[in-house]
Amino acid sequence: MSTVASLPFIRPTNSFRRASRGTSRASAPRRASLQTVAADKNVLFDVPVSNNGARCRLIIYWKQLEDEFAITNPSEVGGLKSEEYLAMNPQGKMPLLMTADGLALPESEVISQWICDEYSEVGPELKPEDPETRAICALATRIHDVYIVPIQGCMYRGLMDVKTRADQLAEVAKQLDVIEGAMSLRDGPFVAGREPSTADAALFPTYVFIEYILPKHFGWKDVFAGRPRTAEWWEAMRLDTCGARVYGEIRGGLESWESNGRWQTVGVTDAVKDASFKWAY
Ligand SMILES: N[C@@H](CCC(=O)N[C@@H](CS)C(=O)NCC(=O)O)C(=O)O
Repeated sequence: MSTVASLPFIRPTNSFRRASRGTSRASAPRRASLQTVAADKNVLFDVPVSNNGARCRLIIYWKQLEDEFAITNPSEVGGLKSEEYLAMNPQGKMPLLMTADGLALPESEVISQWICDEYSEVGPELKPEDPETRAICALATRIHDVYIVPIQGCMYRGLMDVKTRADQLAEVAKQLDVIEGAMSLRDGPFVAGREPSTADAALFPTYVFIEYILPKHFGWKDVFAGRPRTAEWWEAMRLDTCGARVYGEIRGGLESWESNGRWQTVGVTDAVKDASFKWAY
């Protein structure tokens, strides 16, 4: 059995450390940079196009907590792979939350749950009371996190052979059906029913990617065709004020990728010309 010590990427003495946010722990090495970012606030490291980060932003918007959070580009502390950032999150990924108390908390779902727990008295609860409904939300979130997020790069990343891209795209198509099934366990329009929850925040930003990229670059006619429950949910999320805000933030990022020729550069445009693979579902 492996131990923590035998895993080279885990540095228990160094990672997720509490940072000094006040004067009493002035020796902490990141103090100067983080204080430049924001004093006495929770700091969310993120960029607008990030779907995982948008999950946390949507929770912040729904709960009207913007005064409590500074949303900051990781470049402010040297970027995702800088020594300073890696000391807070050894995965070198965003989002990352540095709480006002100095706990470095990565992983978007963990951050979302922390916000809901820490600010349970503020705004909508976003966590269904009923155990079965809560489990359905957790299920939809987990399917998304485990089976879609790790392969979402097939829609827009480079350094990928054509077969891997096609196989992963087929898997995305399958998982959209699995999520349709999970959503169908409750009447809508949201995943949990009539009120939004953390599950909607988890899924929606990724569907903004899917709805934009798959028709435009992979020839899909309609990503919601044959998925009526997901279609109903998508409409409700688009009509929601905070949903619309996050949609605009992510779309802005995707459109600037478009104008920079991203899908040509990463090889998607050439890959889909290979008719020996299936691209549109
Ligand atoms: N499981 C992580 C995934 C985080 C993730 O993959 N973030 C992307 C942006 S959405 C990222 O940081 N990519 C940059 C990289 O991997 O270098 C979470 O839910 O927070």
